[in-house]
Amino acid sequence: TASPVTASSAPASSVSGLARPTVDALRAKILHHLEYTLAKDAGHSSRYDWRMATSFAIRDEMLKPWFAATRQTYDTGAKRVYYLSMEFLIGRLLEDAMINLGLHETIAAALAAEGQTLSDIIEDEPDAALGNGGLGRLAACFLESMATVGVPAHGYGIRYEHGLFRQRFEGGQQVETPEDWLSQPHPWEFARPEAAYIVGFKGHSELRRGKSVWVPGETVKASAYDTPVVGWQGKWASTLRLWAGLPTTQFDLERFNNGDYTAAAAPEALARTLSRVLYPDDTTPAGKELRLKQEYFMTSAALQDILRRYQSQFSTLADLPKHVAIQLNDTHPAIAGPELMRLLMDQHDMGWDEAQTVARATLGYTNHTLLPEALERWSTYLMGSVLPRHMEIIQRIDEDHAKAHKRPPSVGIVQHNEVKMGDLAFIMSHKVNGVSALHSELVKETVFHDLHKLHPDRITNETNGVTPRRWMRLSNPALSTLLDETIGEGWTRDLDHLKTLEPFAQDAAFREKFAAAKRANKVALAGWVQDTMGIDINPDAMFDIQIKRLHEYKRQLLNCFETIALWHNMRQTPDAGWTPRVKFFGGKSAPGYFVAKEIIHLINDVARTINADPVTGHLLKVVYPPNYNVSMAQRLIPAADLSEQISTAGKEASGTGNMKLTLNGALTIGTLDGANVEIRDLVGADNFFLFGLTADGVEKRRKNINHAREAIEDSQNLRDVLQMIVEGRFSPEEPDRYHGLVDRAWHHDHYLVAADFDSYWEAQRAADALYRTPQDWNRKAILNVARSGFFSSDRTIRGYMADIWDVPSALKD
Ligand code: AZC
Repeated sequence: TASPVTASSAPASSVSGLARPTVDALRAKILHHLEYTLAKDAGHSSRYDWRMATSFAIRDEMLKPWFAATRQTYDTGAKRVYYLSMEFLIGRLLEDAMINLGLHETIAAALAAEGQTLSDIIEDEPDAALGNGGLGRLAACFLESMATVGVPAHGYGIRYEHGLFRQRFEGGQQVETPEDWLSQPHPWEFARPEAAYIVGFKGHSELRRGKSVWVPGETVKASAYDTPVVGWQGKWASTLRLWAGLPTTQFDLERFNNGDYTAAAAPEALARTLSRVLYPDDTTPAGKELRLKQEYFMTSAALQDILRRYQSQFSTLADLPKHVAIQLNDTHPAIAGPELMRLLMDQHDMGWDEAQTVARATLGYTNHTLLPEALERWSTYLMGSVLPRHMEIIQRIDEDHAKAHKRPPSVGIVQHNEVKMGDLAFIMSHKVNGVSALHSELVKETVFHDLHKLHPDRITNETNGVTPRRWMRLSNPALSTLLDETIGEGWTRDLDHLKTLEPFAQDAAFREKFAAAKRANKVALAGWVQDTMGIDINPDAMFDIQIKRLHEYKRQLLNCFETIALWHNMRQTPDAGWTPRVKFFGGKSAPGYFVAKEIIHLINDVARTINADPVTGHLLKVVYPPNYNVSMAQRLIPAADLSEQISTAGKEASGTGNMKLTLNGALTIGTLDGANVEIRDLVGADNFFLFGLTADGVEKRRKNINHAREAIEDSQNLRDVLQMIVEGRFSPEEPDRYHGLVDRAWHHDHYLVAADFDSYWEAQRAADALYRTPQDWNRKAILNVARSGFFSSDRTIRGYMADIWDVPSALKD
């Protein structure tokens, strides 16, 4: 067993006492790292060198709280939380660490003294994009919030060599290129070659002295890399432990010497494949052996590590749930149920019943989607061949469950030769949660309807949240400073303090300052759009922003249709007093998702046409910057006036971008879906542009098979839009380019774009009207900020601590 605290020279600082270094001390540290870590002379150092040296200097400062938190957790035997996730969309880390450690100004001054500009250095860092979208970004916010709230926590994931692909547009179409964030060393991680575990695949399960034993046919080694995550003011820290795949066999020197280089390298290549790429689609189970192997690889390594750490502190494994809570981020790590049982039974001699009880009491499962295509299922053939011992265990869990409960025939983990991972996760967890109030109710009514009836106390809600450190203090310094001056800095730790901003909505002088902060952010964004895309936009136009993965249910197409209708109307009556707008789109499509890629193509074609129109140039622009990622979100969100949250009701589990935009003072135009419902309840119906069918209404409307045709026939606006597209107005070089798309709009409108179009149009015009009265708009925007405190991920984490993990904060406040 590895020793509890990793380095013996840990400084003895207390968890809460953070001594901040001076400018001179930090400057010396940076120069030291330049010279001794990077072996570079300051005079000949590149931006990369300065960034690395700065990162190492900051990292040194992270070690104090990290060690202190680690020590305290060991010393007190505190209960630990383990967050298992195939995705951590952490983005850049340098600025986040600086801000949480209170070193932003000190570092800026230290670098300035060396003739370096902090913002250039920050921008030099590649985004760590180890995730697809909401689920991965949520995991990253949770790590930071656990470090702020004081949870002894580890996140476990995979150290993908290639994160989410880079997106380019060629002739308006998405082209993917590999992302290679690890082509440069990652300064935040510590390799832990001593923390390595063997993970098996395939082979068979056999009986030895009455016990099942798995004899794997393949093995790989999972090797750990740790990244510290410090919370606000460095009072606590959590750890992100990512696994890389290594071969278990030694390099075959004999083969190599005989000239067979490929064969000599084969085991290495095979093992590394496991941590090679992030699957770029989280809505379809890849159906690939590699994906299942990745999931098991991460989960098994994490559980072995958890048990190893547990046993270094405690003796009886029966007490595991007293000291350990494991949260499964969606079903991707759902193999944790059978794997934990296997480890307890096959390696630690626990009996079946006890192993099942212990595993269930330890595990919790979060569901993030109701989309049927995203609910993972593996064929029993694949599961049986890749994980034969687990297949046996799964079958017996299923039989036990069937015996213990009178279940309807629809219930069962194994059905139609498939293993339903959602049902497995549900049955093996003591708590199952949805991610918004509406979603958690729908989970009870739909995917887990029957299981919920059998286990009525299991499903609970934990509405998502976002960290105000990254999503306000870091990304929106203009508004942060204004908040500090107006209500004090307390909001950063306790976002509920924003409530005290409410009276200022009535204060004309404050409204002016608020508007000035927003305008400054818009001017900055306009400059960036000019520099990077060559599009000239007016910072006084309404900035209308839809940023998220491209998916039919998120209805970027509805927004695109409305954009076309708006343009068409503007052209007909350019002098009708239109509110100038800039429509921003941002987001990637899964590489194999044809329909989503076609929507991207259309948006880009529409942007090209509209942006070239001299008649409407002062009224409307469409901007779709390629390669939307965390850093781009940080740039766009503070500059948003209008937040587009327009999914088909019942489809968006929660959304988290909606929360970030509200917090940053955008008004929402949205449906009653996901957390929009809670946002509207909190900010007030008057301060939210509602439109569209409800989740119930959607279900009813779908029963009319002519819903799209009838809606289109009723809407002159929408008919015009479809007509223009079909005539090739946006694709003159290929007039029939969108015939398929238009045909689907008429006949296969599964997400009810047509049915909601007119209502959306009306809500947009209400937004236009309000925007023409800036005093009213700003008052409402301020109320959105003041009432968004609930959406801090600190609040979400406290909910998990109380309802699911039974863990107190380690910080005494
Ligand atoms: C997303 C949901 O689509 C989004 O509504 C939610 O806010 C987010 O999770 C965090 O809970 N889901 C995913 O990103 N992926 C999957 C497989 O659900």
